[in-house]
Amino acid sequence: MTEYTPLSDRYPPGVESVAIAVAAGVAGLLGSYAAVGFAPGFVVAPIESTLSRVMPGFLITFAITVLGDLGQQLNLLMAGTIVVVLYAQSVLVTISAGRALDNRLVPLLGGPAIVWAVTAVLTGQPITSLGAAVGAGVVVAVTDLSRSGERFVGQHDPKGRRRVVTAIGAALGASALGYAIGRDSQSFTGGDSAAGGSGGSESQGGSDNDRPRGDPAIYGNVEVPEFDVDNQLAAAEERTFSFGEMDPLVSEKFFNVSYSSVSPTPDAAEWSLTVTGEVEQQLSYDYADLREMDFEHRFISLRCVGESLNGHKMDNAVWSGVPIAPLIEDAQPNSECNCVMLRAADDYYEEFPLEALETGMLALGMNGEPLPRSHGAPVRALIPGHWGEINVKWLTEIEFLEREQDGYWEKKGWHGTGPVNTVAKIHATDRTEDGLLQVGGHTYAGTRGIDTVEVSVDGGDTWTEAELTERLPGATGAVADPPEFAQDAWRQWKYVYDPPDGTHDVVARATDGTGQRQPKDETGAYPSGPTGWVRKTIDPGSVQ
Ligand SMILES: Nc1nc2c(c(=O)[nH]1)N[C@H]1C(S)=C(S)[C@@H](COP(=O)(O)O)O[C@H]1N2
Ligand SMILES: [Mo]
Repeated sequence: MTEYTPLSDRYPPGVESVAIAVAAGVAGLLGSYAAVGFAPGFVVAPIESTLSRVMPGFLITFAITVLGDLGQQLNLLMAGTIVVVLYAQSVLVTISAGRALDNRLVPLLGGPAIVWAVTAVLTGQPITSLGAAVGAGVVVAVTDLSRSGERFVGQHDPKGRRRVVTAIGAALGASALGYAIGRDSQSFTGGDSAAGGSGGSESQGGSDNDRPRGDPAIYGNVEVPEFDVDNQLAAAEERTFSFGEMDPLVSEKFFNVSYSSVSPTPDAAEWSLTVTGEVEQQLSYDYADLREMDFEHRFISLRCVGESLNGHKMDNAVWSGVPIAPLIEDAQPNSECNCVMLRAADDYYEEFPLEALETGMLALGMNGEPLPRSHGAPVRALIPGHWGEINVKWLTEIEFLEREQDGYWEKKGWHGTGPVNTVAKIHATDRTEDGLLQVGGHTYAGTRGIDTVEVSVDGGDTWTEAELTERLPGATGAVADPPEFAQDAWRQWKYVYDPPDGTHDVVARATDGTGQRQPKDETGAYPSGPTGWVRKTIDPGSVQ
């Protein structure tokens, strides 16, 4: 026969109850992860993106320009902590209530119920929110069971500590399980686990290429297409300067910047794009509509306005999709400001001139593969020549506006909707077979194109023209008037020289297709993107 254990004994007030509640909170968090993985239904996701949205501009700028990737990780950590506190508090309330009513069912059922309700409200996903409830519930139940039949043995119950340890053990168990299942439950193929960077981070977590080669990619229950861009990829490979740390002309690892760490889960069956606002014809397209259109395949480079001058948030790919211009024509916009707002599934929005949109494309593929989750699957916008931020991922709406409005980043003080600044980076050095030094990098000026890159190996006193890669080929497929060369793709430059004995400064500067030379003076990324000549000190002795 089980003896009755008063509830104040099961959950003694004070530290022990708090510890149990926190353990339940952690288990709830992990249970939520178990149920959905790193996806929008994960309870941390809405908190983290809300934090990014409400954070004052100066803090975001600090995070992007000073902390870099760490900034977003801290934000994620903060969101996780908030969730644990919310859950722990919910459980604690039911423990107190249970104690007052001397009814063990109150924490046992009430705790998980509140955790479920909190999660469902935050994520809007009542079913998957059960994961959090189960996680927290396991800890409460284990605590409850570990107490039944016990006698009250006094204030300093030696088993108190053991109970807390049991609760923590249960939390860890739930977490291990959560981790295992959470990994598994990323059931859409071709998925990755995270996009990084509140305007400034490279991807973290799983890769974009989890999908085994040859397997079809399924977004939702729709198989999404691959594209034949072998000729373009081969052309890029042929042209690439490959030495030192140089990334090829088609980036091997394309950077990722998203204001929220958790990318929307791609679902081609549910996806739609509406064309709204100041238009004669409101229009709506689904994924099947786009698939029936004629595709074009275009090299387009992206660069983030928040990157550092010689940073790596500039990359290039060949994208497959449909030109936007015909969709605009069909909608017949009559926008007074000739401006447009793009909106996305992650509640991101950016406003910019209609003129820029007309040159853009809706991409469904990247380097021949289905567009990866972190790059905006199933459909993103690509707007040639402009900063990365208006290349809206997870696109859901094109709204023609009556008057101008600020986009997401402009509300935080950035000026990132215009054309990119001209840059020549220095990313690679190595020694040639005949003992000379070789230095190089990527250079990009958006749709202005790069005319020349000049290099100085004496800190800027004398200059020589560098060698440039041949321009990448122009778009193929559904293009009315196929250009010979890519209109918005970077190039690489290189320069081979006989180095002086000691350390020396290499400086690079580009001149764009309009004859404009990149300005010399350096400015930081905020608010209009980095400018200045890249300078690098090279010690010939340390170059292999
Ligand atoms: N929906 C959505 N689109 C977005 C963003 C975002 O946070 N959400 N970030 C923008 C920024 S700041 C940049 S630099 C580019 C980066 O694209 P990538 O992650 O594919 O490299 O996406 C842009 N599009
Ligand atoms: Mo960006």
